[in-house]
Amino acid sequence: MEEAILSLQQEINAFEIRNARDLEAFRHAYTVRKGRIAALFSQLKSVEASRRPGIGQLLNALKLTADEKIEAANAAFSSPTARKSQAIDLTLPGRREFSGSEHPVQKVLGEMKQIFHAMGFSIATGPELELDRNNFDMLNFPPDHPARDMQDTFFVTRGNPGGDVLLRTHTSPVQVRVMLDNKPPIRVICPGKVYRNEAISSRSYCVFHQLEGLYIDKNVSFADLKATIFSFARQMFGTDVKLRFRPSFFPFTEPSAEVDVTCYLCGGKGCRVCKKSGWLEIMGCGMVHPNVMRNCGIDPETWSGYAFGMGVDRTVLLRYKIDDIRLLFENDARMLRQFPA
Ligand code: 2NL
Repeated sequence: MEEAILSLQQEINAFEIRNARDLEAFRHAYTVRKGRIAALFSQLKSVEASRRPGIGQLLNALKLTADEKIEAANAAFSSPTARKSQAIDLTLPGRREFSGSEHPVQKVLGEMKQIFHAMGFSIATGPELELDRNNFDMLNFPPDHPARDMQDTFFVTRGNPGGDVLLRTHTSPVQVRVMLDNKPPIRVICPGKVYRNEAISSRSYCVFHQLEGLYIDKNVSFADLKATIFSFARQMFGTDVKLRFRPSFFPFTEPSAEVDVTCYLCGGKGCRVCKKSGWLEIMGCGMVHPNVMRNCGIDPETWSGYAFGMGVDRTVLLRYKIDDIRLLFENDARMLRQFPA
């Protein structure tokens, strides 16, 4: 009996468990209910009573060795990481990475550009770093205008021999450049980023997008401006929107107006977005001031023109039900992922 136990002990010690299949074979051979260790235990009752405790101890030690061997193998093959590393399926196709999509601001800008392009406007762009002169002086801003304040504008250099440099606060300096470089008739839109040193909140950010338009020709009237804005608003916000023009003031236009559309969320009945008024402000506009024309080398006795400017980001927030403007500028792919191509 002792010999049988010893030889089984040697066999068990020598058994190499290299994988899950070996482990199963080991268990099946030695430790299951009808295995070889159990077979030895069942012989115990035929052993002489005085030797039974000693043999019993040897058998228990043998069972313990086998169990420990199984436990060690289990830890090696069946732990979650071990199971995973064994379960790599090399035939699986790779996971697709998000390859980006058009930003919602660019989608809305694209629609706006398309509408004006169809009406004969071409697209002009210019630098975001501008001269104080193009951003303010040429546009008939008086020297003491509050927008020129450090408080409102990001100045980059002061006392530069070629003039102070700043981050443009509107896209109007692009139109100034177009007027300086071209003879009328002129019909352009200028989309782009602009910068203002404002308190940051869910509603306003220090960077935002604008689209401005300029039309200069002979006998351009306020009626032409109204017709263009009407056509744009109906294509952009819906064929059933109504518009209203309210008198306003800008240094670069005279007369000037602000334009409201009937709230396209409540249909004009009044809701939280339009603050119960039924109207949403969409842009400012007016007839180009004669001083601006002269500054840019265009004779206001021969030519006349209109201009308009609108913010893009507010429309993006309303259109896609985004509740914080900062989400548009954080470059977080989790946001963009929600706008598949
Ligand atoms: C607004 C108002 C406006 C313009 C922009 C303009 C440009 C030149 C000459 C005259 Cl070069 N005007 N642009 C005119 C009226 C209003 O924008 O509220 N924008 C968000």
